[in-house]
Amino acid sequence: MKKYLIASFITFIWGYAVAAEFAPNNQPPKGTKPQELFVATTGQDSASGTLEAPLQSFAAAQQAARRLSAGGPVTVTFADGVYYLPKTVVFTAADSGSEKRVVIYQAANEGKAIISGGLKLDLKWESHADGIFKATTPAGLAIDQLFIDGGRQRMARYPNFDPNKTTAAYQGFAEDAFSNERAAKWADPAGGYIHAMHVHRWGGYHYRITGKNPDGSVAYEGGWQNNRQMGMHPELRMVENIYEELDAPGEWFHNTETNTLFFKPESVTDLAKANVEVVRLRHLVEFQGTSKQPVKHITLKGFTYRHAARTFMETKEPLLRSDWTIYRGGAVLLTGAENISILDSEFDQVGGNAIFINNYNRRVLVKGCHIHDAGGSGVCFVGDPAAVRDPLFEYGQTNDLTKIDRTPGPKTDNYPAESTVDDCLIHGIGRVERQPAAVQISMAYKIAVRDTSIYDCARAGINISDGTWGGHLIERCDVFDTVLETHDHGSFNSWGRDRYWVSNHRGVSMPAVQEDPALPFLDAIATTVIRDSRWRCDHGWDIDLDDGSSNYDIYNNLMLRGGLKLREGYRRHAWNNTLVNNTLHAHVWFDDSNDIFRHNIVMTHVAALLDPTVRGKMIDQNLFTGRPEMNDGHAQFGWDKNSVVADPKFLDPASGDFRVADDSPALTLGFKNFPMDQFGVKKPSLKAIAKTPEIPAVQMPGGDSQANAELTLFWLGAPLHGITGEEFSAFGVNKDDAGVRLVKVPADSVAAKAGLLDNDLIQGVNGRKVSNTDHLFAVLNTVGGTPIKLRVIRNQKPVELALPATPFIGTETATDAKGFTKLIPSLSKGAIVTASEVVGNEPLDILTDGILNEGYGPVFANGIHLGIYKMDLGTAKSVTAINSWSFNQNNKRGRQLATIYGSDSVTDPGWNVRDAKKFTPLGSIDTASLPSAPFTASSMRAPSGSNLGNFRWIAWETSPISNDSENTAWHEFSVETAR
Ligand SMILES: [Ca+2]
Ligand SMILES: [Ca+2]
Ligand SMILES: [Ca+2]
Repeated sequence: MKKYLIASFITFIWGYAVAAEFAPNNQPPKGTKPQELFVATTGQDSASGTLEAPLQSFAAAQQAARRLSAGGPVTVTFADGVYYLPKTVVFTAADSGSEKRVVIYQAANEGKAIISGGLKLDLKWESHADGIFKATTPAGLAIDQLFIDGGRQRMARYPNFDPNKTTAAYQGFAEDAFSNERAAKWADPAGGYIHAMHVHRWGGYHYRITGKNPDGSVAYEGGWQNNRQMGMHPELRMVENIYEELDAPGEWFHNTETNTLFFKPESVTDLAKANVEVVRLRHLVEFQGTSKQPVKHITLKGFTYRHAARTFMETKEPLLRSDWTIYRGGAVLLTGAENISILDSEFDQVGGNAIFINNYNRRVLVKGCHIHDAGGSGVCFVGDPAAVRDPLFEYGQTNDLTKIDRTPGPKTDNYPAESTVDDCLIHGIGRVERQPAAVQISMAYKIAVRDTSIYDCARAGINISDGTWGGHLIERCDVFDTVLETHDHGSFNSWGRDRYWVSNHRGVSMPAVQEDPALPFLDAIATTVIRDSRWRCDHGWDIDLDDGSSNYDIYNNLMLRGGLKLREGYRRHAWNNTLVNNTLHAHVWFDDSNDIFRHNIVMTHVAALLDPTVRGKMIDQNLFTGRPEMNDGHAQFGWDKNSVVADPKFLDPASGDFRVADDSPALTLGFKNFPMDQFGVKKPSLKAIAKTPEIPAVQMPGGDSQANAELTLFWLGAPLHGITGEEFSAFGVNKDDAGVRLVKVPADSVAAKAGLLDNDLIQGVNGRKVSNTDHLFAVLNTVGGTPIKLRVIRNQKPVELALPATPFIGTETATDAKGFTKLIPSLSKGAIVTASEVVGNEPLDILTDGILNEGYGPVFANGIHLGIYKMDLGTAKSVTAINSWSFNQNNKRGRQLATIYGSDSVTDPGWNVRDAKKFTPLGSIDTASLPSAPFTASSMRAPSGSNLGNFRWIAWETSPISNDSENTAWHEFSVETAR
């Protein structure tokens, strides 16, 4: 009992904190007439600053406002126009207003006063070659980004940008991006950049090319932008800012030695008339204060911020032990500020972070803003690691838990707190970097994100890097289309690698917490609440609480695609959520974690690690639409005793209304309806342009015809089955002979090329009788790559056929994991496996680690028919063999029964393997005929010198292999490709 007191106490305190409004009141007191100043691009800095005689520059306005602010509230109003800043606007304590005399800088018309960190160029273009134009630029000019008529153009790059490749790294990548052969064409690549995904796609890295090495290889520096230093992905690479790669419309290159700008415009751009702007400043506006001397009570309202430089080479500082590093800067940077409001502003294509709230800040409000197409993150709240007790900075670092400081909370006040992102639209995040978020929170306290729409993000929508110090509130948000280019993340993502957490978490952290249950709450001192929001992630989990994340309340959320992941952590209470077509993913839980998962609507069984030691938590009173057997595995822990399997009776799911009807059994269990019309941005002008997520069709696993569907078997790309019923007479054969019918021989299939025809009935292979599909696969498992002679019935007459060399099956069994001599598993570098259904027991990435273990593997639940594993090779390759390994768990899970498909789709082809436009059926494997052994391997192989096809994706569609509808315990998949 004592163990849970602390957690309950923290919830109690937070009950008050949620009610508190963090937003500062930055309006002039009613009845007070502000002193007014006016600014116009046509004004003069020597003018008086009246409406008739406006000032011209931001700097002059700031000086004038400073002089007036002692006398009362001040408003400074900017007329329409572009205000090119010669240098960053810096507010200090000398610019502060006060509660009674706030200082407001505002656009006369929202969005029409533009604060630019760039420069307008007057260029004389002349034709160069191949549609490329050139112009002389002012001496000494460095260009970080080029804008033509307000649109950001691209540095000359390879491979070229393809806007349709929304989920491909960098919208175009190439294994040979900076190969020696490629670089041989480059006279001088120094100054170019390499952008590459992390080897596991956990973000990205960037490098500056410094020249060429004597051996012709490219020399470069960088790669510090991700805190998990594991090197760049072998294929997901792109280079830019290289003259010889200027070949596509929209690309430019600036030669700083000859002061020449080269640009290849889109087809119809009239360059002579075009507005040409280049980017200079990293930061447009800074607030520079401290907790002792803060900058206070200033409002910036209605501006558009443009032309802030990229900062990806400055992204270096590790954020504790999260996967991130960070650059402490943005178009607007606040350090040591109080009661600052950034209202109704647009952040238009800034190169790095839009808004960075750094170290000490209190009551900062970002409201009504539209942040889009940022190179880095949207809004970052990041405190000082010196405020953290026992901070560590790299994943592998470990505290000695017997020596850590056990004082809860921060050491200093040098962190952001009580600040809010409210009613904002944030999209197009991570246009340059691959470790961004729309809202990023680290080493901060009580940050609220509400009524905000977030989508089109390279990685997470909202990311909380660590448990320091919690108390955050996320409510009424709409977050979707995230994790577009990375891997292992969610629309919401968090880590909790705090003081108590070591990577050997069950071995070290768990016993320490059993001794002292307060440990996880030393840093996560207040509960973070995620509620009343809608989430959809098609490339990870809707909500992903990763390593160590602790002290969360998650309720009234609609999760549309990826479900809820709770990795090991403490005190996560999730209730009253609706998880459409998905479930709870319970990864590696702690004993006595005090987690609660109840009163949720869940569509399939819980993907839990059914470890009998996992106790001290509550999973119950949930409504499952899925298979009844979900209860079996949980009963031994006392879980889901009071859960039911039923139709939740959603009101109008096709329209996105997942409330339940008055007679829904969910209500009886304790579920309460929550509003479905309050997700995302509310401000009318933003709501009018905000996207909303695609609403999925509800899959009712219990009732749909897929549930008991049979696997379609293929051989040489042709579907087949053993004949039944009327087919005997149609083929004119007797029941003893029977045979296997090629139902259809697709025109491009190997079967067609081998001379087989629709409705050929196979009755013999290499002299062995084939009466049914079991016989066929048994003989295919033995003949291997030897020439095949077929006996078929064609047009009711027997025919003997000698096939040319065709793809064949190789098999091998072994008594232990290291016992294979022909089919030896090896690490599948860069390959990512996903699954169409929730998998239990082990994570999917053990399917590509090159290691064979005993156990269930990432297994589909009993009764799941046609579960699909899909491997992404990252790019289309010439596939020569497809291999799989299984373990004979409980003496009945070793048989491999699967149909293998390939797809050359550029983007994820989804799960409909029967869509012939997306998938090519290659063939089936069935190892039923092999002798029983602990380990089984199979291999579908192309004959020497040929391939199975060019594919990026390989899918294994599987089927239960026992009378109890148990699925195969797969342990490894691999694909061999031609070099
Ligand atoms: Ca190019
Ligand atoms: Ca994650
Ligand atoms: Ca493995």
